[in-house]
Amino acid sequence: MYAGFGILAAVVGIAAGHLVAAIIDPASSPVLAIGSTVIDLTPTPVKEWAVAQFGTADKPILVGSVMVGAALLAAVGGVLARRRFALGAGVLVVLVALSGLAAVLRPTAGPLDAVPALATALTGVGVLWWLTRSARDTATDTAGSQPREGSPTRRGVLIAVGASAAVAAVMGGAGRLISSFRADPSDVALPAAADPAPPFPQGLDDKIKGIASFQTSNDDFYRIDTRLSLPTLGIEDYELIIDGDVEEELSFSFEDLMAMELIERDITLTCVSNDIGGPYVGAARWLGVRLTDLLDMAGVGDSADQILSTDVDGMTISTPLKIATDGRDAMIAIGMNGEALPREHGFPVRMVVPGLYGYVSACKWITRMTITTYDEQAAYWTERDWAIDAPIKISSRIDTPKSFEEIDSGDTFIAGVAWAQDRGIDKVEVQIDGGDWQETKLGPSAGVDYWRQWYLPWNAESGQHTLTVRAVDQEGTVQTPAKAMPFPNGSSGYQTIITRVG
Ligand SMILES: Nc1nc2c(c(=O)[nH]1)N[C@H]1C(S)=C(S)[C@@H](COP(=O)(O)O)O[C@H]1N2
Ligand SMILES: [Mo]
Repeated sequence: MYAGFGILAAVVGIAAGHLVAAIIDPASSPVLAIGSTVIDLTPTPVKEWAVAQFGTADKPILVGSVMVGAALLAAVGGVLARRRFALGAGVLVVLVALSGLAAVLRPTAGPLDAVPALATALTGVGVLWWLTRSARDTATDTAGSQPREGSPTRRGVLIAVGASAAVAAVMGGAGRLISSFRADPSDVALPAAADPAPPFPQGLDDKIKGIASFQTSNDDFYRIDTRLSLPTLGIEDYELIIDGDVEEELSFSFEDLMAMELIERDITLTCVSNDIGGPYVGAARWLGVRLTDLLDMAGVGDSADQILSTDVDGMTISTPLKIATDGRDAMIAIGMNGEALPREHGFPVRMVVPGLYGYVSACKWITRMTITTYDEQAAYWTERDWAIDAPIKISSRIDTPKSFEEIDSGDTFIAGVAWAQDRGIDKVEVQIDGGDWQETKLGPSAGVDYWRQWYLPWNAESGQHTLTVRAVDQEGTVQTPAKAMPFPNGSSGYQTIITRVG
């Protein structure tokens, strides 16, 4: 029973902390603060393993583990509190102090960020005290067999437990309500592009069942970042600063960006952690300000070789200056597929650079671009030994049939997508059961920075078949069969799948 008291006290405390954090800064919530610190301290190979093992479920699993760990310690605290309340409460306080420390040590944290932990500690200890007292009084009553007038009974314990749980639920709900009041991406009316993209071509989506949509919808777009809670940046107080080695430090509001000349481009984003055949790639129509327009206004110094982007929470992403300004359609984006950026994808502003993996280009929730050098400053992932220069490697993927899928014999399609951003796809070839490479038919082109759908009509005969795919880019480079893991600069090799035809 006392173990349960400890856990319940922790739950009410955490709910209180979460509610206070919703008002101050969602990332300072005790569980999230500890979770983020764990992410930052996790060595790269372990992180790689977690992403490979759990995919994008890695974060719910991490938060779950932190919760389970906290619950175990809280249970111990509860049991200790039975004999000596101070001891049990001490365990809770140490637990919360750790989370408070984690919250305050985040790069952009202020002293205010300790308040949610304080709220958690006070509430948790208060609830534990109330629960143990009501239980202790009940025990006395039973032993003395003569209930004293006005003293709590067994019912008192039930009431205390019920009330604590109810308070936790109400606070949890209130926290959610508060976050929903913050500025919403759907409130933003985007201006039209001065330099629009051509009409979007009709892809093969309707023709070939199971192929990736030619344009990835915002809801289906893969999401990769280090965050546990989404930033709740608004547009009223948004500011993008350009500083460092520039002639003039500049600052742009969201209004300023909207009022500038906007370009619209179809660009496929890819994560360096995408394995051969993996899902961390998405294609969208982006709206934004040319990166070079902004940099030219600031006047970039001669010795600089890096743009160090900082997000609202102090997370940093480095981008090779030369590549970002070589004439490709690098932009500071405010729109994605005709809407403001979804919160998951960087609302209100992010960077997009065609041809570079996301971890060296696509800073979401961007608030600062510092013009600097790699000698002077390092960013989050490059500090963790990921490559500084990381052009997206040419790659191709089979979407249908799926690996180990059983299909009917007869006429069907082998189909998928291929990408070689900045160069464009020239050709996609498929090999069936180790035979000759057969050239597939390509879907329409939406430019060299965009992926290409492809398909090969196939008369599938009964039995097991091995299918392999490779692509050739418009410079004539053939995708390499040499296998490489994502670390340190992206995966390579051919995707091979096995399908059983019935
Ligand atoms: N602020 C911030 N920006 C970020 C990241 C991040 O962790 N924090 N992750 C990067 C990585 S690794 C990738 S692949 C892309 C993914 O963008 P998406 O989630 O919109 O698909 O965002 C990049 N931008
Ligand atoms: Mo990534």
